[in-house]
Amino acid sequence: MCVDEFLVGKTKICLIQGDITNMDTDAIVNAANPSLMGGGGVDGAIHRKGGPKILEECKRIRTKEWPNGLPTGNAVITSGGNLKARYVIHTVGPIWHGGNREEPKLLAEAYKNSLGLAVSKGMKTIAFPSISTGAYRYPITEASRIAMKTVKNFLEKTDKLERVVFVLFSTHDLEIYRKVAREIFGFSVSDEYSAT
Ligand code: AR6
Repeated sequence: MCVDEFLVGKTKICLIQGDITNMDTDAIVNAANPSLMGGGGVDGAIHRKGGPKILEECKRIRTKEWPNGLPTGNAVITSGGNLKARYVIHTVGPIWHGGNREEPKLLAEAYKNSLGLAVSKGMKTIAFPSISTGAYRYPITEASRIAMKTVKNFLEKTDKLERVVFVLFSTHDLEIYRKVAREIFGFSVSDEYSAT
C-alpha cells in the first residue's frame, strides 16, 4: 500500500515504508558496492533472501564485464533468485565525502542508469531503496531530492514505466521523502482524497 502516490505523465510514483526484499515489482534495486560480492544493509538483505543464484551471477558479471569492480553510478542486472521480484538491478551510489567529490552527479547516475536498464529490459515496475543514505552516509534530505528529481526527469522523457516505488526502511526516512516529494511532484493523490 502506497503511503503517498504521485503521477508523472502516466507513471505512478509510490512511497512506502518496508523491506524492499518483499516487493513484487519487476525489479528491485540493490544499493551495492563495487565488488558486487554483497555487504550489509539492503545488499545483505537481498543476497540473504534471494539466495546464492544472485551472487553467482554477480561473480560472472565481475569476470566478464567489470574485473575491477562496478564503477560508482553504474548499474547491472541479475535475476531475483528466490525473491518475488524477477530481477535485481545492482547499482553503486557514492560514498558521502562532504559533497565536493561529485556525489550529487554520481547519485543521480545511479538512479538514471537503473531506470534505463529497467526500460531496456521491458520492465514496467521498479522499486528503489534510499541509495547511499545508510553505510555511505549521504544526508537523506539531499539524497531524496536527487532521487526523486532524477526519476521525474527520466519519466518526463519516457512513458514506458507504470510504477516507480521508493521503499523507505524507517518512519523517519519515509517522512523526509514524503515532504520532499511534495516539492518535486506537487500534490499527492491522497492529498486530493483527504481534501474532499
Ligand atoms: N529494505 C529497504 N531499505 C533498507 C533495507 C531493506 N531491507 N535495509 C536497509 N535499508 P545501505 P548505502 C535502508 O547501507 O548507504 C552495503 O554494505 C537503510 O536504512 O544499505 O548505499 C553495501 O554492500 C538506508 O536508508 O546502502 C555497500 O558497501 C538505505 O537502505 C554499502 O552498504 C541504504 O543503506 C552501500 O551503502
